[in-house]
Amino acid sequence: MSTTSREKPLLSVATIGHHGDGKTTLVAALLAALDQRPGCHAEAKTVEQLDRRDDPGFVAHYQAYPSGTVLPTKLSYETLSRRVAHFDVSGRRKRVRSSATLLASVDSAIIVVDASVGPRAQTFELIRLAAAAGVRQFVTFINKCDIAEDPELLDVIETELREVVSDVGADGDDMVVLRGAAGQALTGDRNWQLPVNTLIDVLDRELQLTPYDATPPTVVALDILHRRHPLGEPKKVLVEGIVRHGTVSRGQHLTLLGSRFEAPVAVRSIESFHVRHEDAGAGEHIGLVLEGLSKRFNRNRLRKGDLLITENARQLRHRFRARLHLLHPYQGGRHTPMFSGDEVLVFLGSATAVGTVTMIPDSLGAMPGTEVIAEVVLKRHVYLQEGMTLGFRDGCDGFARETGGPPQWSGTAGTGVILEVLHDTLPKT
Ligand SMILES: Nc1nc2c(ncn2[C@@H]2O[C@H](COP(=O)(O)OP(=O)(O)OP(=O)(O)O)[C@@H](O)[C@H]2O)c(=O)[nH]1
Ligand SMILES: [Mg+2]
Repeated sequence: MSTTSREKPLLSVATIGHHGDGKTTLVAALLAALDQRPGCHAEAKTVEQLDRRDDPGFVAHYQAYPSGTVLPTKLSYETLSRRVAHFDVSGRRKRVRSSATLLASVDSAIIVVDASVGPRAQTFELIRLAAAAGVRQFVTFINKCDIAEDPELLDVIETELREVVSDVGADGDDMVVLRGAAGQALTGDRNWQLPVNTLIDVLDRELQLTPYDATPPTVVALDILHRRHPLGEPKKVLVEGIVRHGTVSRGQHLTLLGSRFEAPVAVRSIESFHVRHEDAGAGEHIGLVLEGLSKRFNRNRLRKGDLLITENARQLRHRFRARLHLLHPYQGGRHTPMFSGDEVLVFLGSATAVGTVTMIPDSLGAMPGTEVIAEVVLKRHVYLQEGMTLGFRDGCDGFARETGGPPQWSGTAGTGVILEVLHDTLPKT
């Protein structure tokens, strides 16, 4: 279990990669190794516990997913000199939306890749979405080296990942790349435990901490929402999120700002790393019980990316001008041009929203591999800021429109940066 010490600085990290490459197994191996190391604190968990497969409620809801992670897990543990908030996300294509929203809450990502097959579609996609969400540091763990038949393939995998990480604007050349086998480490094989222990050292010392601004206003971005009433009380909600700016304290009056509502709330309790606190500073991952909601408040209206702010500190908006970079097909992007009027699913911080793109000037279409300036009008209000980076996916590689079928979100079509937040045209309801 965690100690109460908040003297250790906080690192936020996520394990990303293709479905089945061993992310959750690596997390289980990390927790087991931390549990054994002096000065570290972690609660050892099995892969089944991390994936919540022993929870009957989970089984009832997610029968369609026979294996792997469906619901992302948020963990906390301590290395010798740091506290770590760790998100283990799903690598399934269908779950990318849910995985990507959590990447806005971390500073660093551990790329897990299967040594016997190398990086695949969701490895590349999650790296791009992590970079679009602001992740600037990557570590690679080439997993399943116990079954890798061709040692030369490991060098190819390493080179490929260094290139992709450099391509998204992070330091691929100096990225730490480890070769291991989390599954074997978990069974107690000492040789394979070495790379897991090296990964702990990297988390403890090598990854840089992101500085946060602790001055007002307070902005907390919500990333995990609990639908059930805490303690059965309808006027309260239980939420989790990251303090992006300022500090939050118990008893503080804040505004809960969603795309379709604004509600005054008071902070009833704050918890981080399983410990209750009187306050929490910028960069902290916290769980909060909020009180003071009207009995009629419908918690199903809460969305990831909703904010908890000091009154009037920020406004949610739905229109912006952005520079968009359309990925080339070899980068996992679309094969056809994008036209004005196309709908995309935009990832903005912890929020996602469907938006319509209009090219400026309204030309014939933008080819994959090029950059365009465009106006994006979202269907809901979210937190927007000049300079904010984003990622976007599109419907059926552009073919949904022609076949008339419903839009189905396919791979990531591009990334971008907000140049200007524009005035609202959509009335708030
Ligand atoms: N041979 C071998 N198999 C491994 C190793 N690590 C994990 N596996 C196996 O790989 C499979 C997938 O492991 P997970 O940890 O669930 O993979 P994941 O990346 O979390 O998958 P998603 O959550 O669905 O994205 C399991 O059957 C593991 O037992 C390893 O080091 N060697
Ligand atoms: Mg998993």
